[in-house]
Amino acid sequence: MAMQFVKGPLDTNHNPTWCPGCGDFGIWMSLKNALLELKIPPHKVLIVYGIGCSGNMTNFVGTYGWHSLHGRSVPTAVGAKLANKDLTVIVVAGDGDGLGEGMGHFIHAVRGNADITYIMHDNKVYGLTVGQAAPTAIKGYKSKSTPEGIIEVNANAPSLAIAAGCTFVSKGFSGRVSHLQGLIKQAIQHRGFSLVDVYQPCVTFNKVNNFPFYNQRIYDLQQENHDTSNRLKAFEKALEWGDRIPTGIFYKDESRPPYEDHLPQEQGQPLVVRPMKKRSLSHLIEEFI
Ligand SMILES: Cc1ncc(C[n+]2csc(CCOP(=O)(O)OP(=O)(O)O)c2C)c(N)n1
Ligand code: SF4
Repeated sequence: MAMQFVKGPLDTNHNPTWCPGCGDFGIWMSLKNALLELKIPPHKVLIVYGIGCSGNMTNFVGTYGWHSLHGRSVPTAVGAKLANKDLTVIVVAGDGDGLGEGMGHFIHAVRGNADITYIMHDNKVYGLTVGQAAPTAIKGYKSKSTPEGIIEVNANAPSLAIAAGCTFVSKGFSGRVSHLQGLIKQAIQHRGFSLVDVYQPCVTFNKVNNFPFYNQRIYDLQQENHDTSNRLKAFEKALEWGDRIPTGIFYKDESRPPYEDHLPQEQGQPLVVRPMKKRSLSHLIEEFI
């Protein structure tokens, strides 16, 4: 039987095509609720999506959207922000997109402190291409692509981000929608690169890291007086994995200006609304070469 959806203000004419029970639903709800709570009009929001089940959200959220190339969602988002700094620019992409093909882009955008929010779907598999191990898969994880168990240790987005100088680092769980919604809200409000990495169970292909797995283990750092200004402690917490798994804000630094603030051409009106001088190709070559 087809799933029934009650349409809200940020929905489109298309219904999600994710598997019933997929963790993507929780992220979808949290993101839409966060945007509604912040009262950002849809035409002021650009969401850049990666290729993956996560990226299919492009059809289900009624803001501006751009379905990027696999692993190229971050540079597309950075470019869009430079072109129109008035937009709220958000990346929605999988852990394969962000830490496999797109790992270099992720680290360099973090280093620059580009003013974008990255919502990374950590399901530890390549969902769309039917369940191969993603870079986040835990050592020993068996999948169709790693039948004897994965040899490498897992890539960890929050610890990589902290090491690269990220100014807002957090982790949510798609089974805790209102908590995740709060994280997304704060991440959007943060000026600079904000990471919301999300435990997002892939109920079809990852039979280990499922909803019961996380429900038994996760806790909220903000309930335990975690000091979000302590970078070393944040790094330690980002690596915690076992009987207890932390969620919440690991690290926050409001003092560092975003990338755009350093560029003289970004001062004043957004580039996109400034009048274009009619120039021939030879003029441009003369000016730039
Ligand atoms: C350049 C390129 N390489 C590989 C692919 C094939 N491909 C499509 S989606 C995907 C992985 C998706 O996994 P992830 O990014 O974790 O997203 P999920 O589907 O789990 O949400 C791959 C490898 C592609 N489309 N383009
Ligand atoms: S394959 Fe996994 S990630 Fe993709 S829609 Fe199904 S449950 Fe979600």
